[in-house]
Amino acid sequence: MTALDDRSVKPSVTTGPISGSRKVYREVADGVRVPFRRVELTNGEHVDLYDTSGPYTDSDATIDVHSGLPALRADWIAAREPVDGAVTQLAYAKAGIITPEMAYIAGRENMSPEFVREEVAIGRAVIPLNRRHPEAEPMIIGKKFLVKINANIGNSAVSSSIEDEVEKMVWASRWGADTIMDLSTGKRIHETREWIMRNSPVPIGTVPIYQALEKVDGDPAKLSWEVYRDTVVEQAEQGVDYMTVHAGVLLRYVPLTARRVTGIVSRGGSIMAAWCLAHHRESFLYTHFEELCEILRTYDVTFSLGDGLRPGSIADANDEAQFAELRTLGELTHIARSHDVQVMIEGPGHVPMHKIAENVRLEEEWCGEAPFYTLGPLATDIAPAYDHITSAIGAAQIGWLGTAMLCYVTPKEHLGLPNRDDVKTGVITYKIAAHSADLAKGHPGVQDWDDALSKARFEFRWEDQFNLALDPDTARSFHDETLPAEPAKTAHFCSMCGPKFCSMKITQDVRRYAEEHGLSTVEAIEAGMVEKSGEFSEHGNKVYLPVVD
Ligand code: IRN
Ligand code: FE2
Repeated sequence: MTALDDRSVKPSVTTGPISGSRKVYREVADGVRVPFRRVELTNGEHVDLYDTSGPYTDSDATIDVHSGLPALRADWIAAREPVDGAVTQLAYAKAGIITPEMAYIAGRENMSPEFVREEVAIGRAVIPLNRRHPEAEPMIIGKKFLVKINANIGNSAVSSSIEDEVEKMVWASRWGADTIMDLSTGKRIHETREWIMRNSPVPIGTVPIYQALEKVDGDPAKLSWEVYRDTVVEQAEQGVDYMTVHAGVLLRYVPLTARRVTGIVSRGGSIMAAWCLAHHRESFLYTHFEELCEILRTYDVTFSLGDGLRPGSIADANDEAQFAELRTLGELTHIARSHDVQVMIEGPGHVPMHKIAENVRLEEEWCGEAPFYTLGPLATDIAPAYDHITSAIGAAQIGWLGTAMLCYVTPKEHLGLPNRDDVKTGVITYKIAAHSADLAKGHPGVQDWDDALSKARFEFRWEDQFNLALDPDTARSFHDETLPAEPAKTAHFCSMCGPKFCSMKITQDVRRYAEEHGLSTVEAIEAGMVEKSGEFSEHGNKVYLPVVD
C-alpha cells in the first residue's frame, strides 16, 4: 500500500482553466508536446503564455489525486542508456546528446534544442528532474532562459495537513510557480511528500536535513552522516528533483557570525553549525560530499548548495561569513560537476540594493556560473507583513543581473506559516519580479505579453485586459467593484478618472481629430490639446469629476 491508497486522506484540488484562457499543446518533436496557456482575445488574436499548471487546468484531463498524474517522461527515461555509467542530464549534454527533456524545454522557451544542451553541458543551466519523478514537466533554470520562481510549502509542527499541502502545491503551480519546495518539518513528512510528488507537474525540491533532524528527535548533536545519507536516499527514491545541502557551513566559519546583528538565520545552516560545535568536527556534509555526489548522480538529483550563512538582516549583508561560505560552495560546485551532477547555488536573504550586484558577480566568478537561486533578497528590513514586496524589489534587480531562479517570499515571512492566499500572493508577486527581469534582459518574445495587454488597455477591450492579467480574477473584481454593469466592459473609461479624464480616451480623440482634419501628428496634438483645454474650462477647471455610470 502506498500513501496515495490511504482513503482517509481526501485532498480537494483546484481544477479547470484560469479564467479567460485554455490549455493548448504544441508538438515540438516526436512525442514531445509542450503545454501553453492560450488567451483568446476579442479581436480574434491570441497570446500563448508559458504554462506551469500541468493537467489541472486542462479541461479534457481527468484528475484523480489517489492515482497521481500520468508519467509523462516514463518512456523517455526507460529508453536511454547511461553514458559512462551516468544518467544525468549533465552527462548526456556533455556527450552531445539532446534528450527529449531538452527538446521539450527548447519548445517551452523558444530556444533551439542545441542551445539548451550547450548551456546544460557547461553547467550554466540545470534541468532538475529526478528519474523517479516522471510526472514532472521538464523545465530549465539558467541565466540564458526565462527567470524562474520557486514557491515554498510544507507543514510545521504547529500547523497544516496533507490535504492543505497538496492543494497549496496545485495552487502555487496554477499561478506560475516553476518549482515547489516541500519544507515540511511537522508530522507525516514522508507521506506528505509522497502525495506532493505524485501529483506535482513541476519539479520538487527539499532540504533533507529537516527530516533527518526529525529522525533524531530534533537534537542536532544526534545527527550523523548515516542518518543523513539514508534520508537523502529515501527522498531520492521518492523522486525529489533537487535538494538543498548546506555543505558550505564549515566549522571555522561559525565564529565569523558571532558579531552579526542576526547571527545564523538559515534553519539548515543553524542545524549544521550546532552539530559542528557540539562535536567540534568538520561538517559531515562537507567531509562526505563525494559520497553524496554519487547518490545524487544515480537518480539525477540536482544539488542546490545552501546558503547556511546568508545574511538575515541589512546590517549583515555581504559580510565575511557569507562570502567565506560562497567560496566553499564554488569549490563544491566543481567537485559535483566532476561527478556529472547538476548544481545550483543558493543566495541571500537580506541585501540593500547597492550591495546586490556584488553577490551576482562573486557567485558567477567563484561557482563557475552555476545558476544562482536567491531568496528575494529583501531590500529593507522595515516592513514585516509586506516582505513579499520588500523582497520582490531585490528579486527583480538580482534577476535582471543574472539570477536564474527567485525563491518567493510571502506576506507571512518572519510572522507565520503561509496559507493558500499567501501562497498566491507570493507567486504573483514573484512572477512580476521575474517577468520584469526578463523584459530588462531582452529575452526574445517576452514583451509580446506586455504589448498585447497594453493594446487591449488602450483600445478599451476590458475583457482582454482582465484575461491577459497575471491574476485575471482579481483584475476583474477590482474593476467591477465600482463599475459592475455589463456595458462598462466596453466603456471608454474606468472609475479611476471617470469618463471625461481618461488619458487614453483623450489620446484617441486627438488621433481621430487629426485624421478628420488631415493634420500631421504634431499639429494635431496641439490642436487637439486646445480643444481639450476648452472642454476642461467648460467643466469648471476641476481635475476630478464625480463618477457617472
Ligand atoms: C533559497 C535561496 N536561499 C535560500 N533559499 C531557500 O530557503 C531554500 O531553497 C529553501 O527553500 C530554504 C532553506 O531554508 P534554510 O534551511 O536555509 O533556512
Ligand atoms: Fe529574513
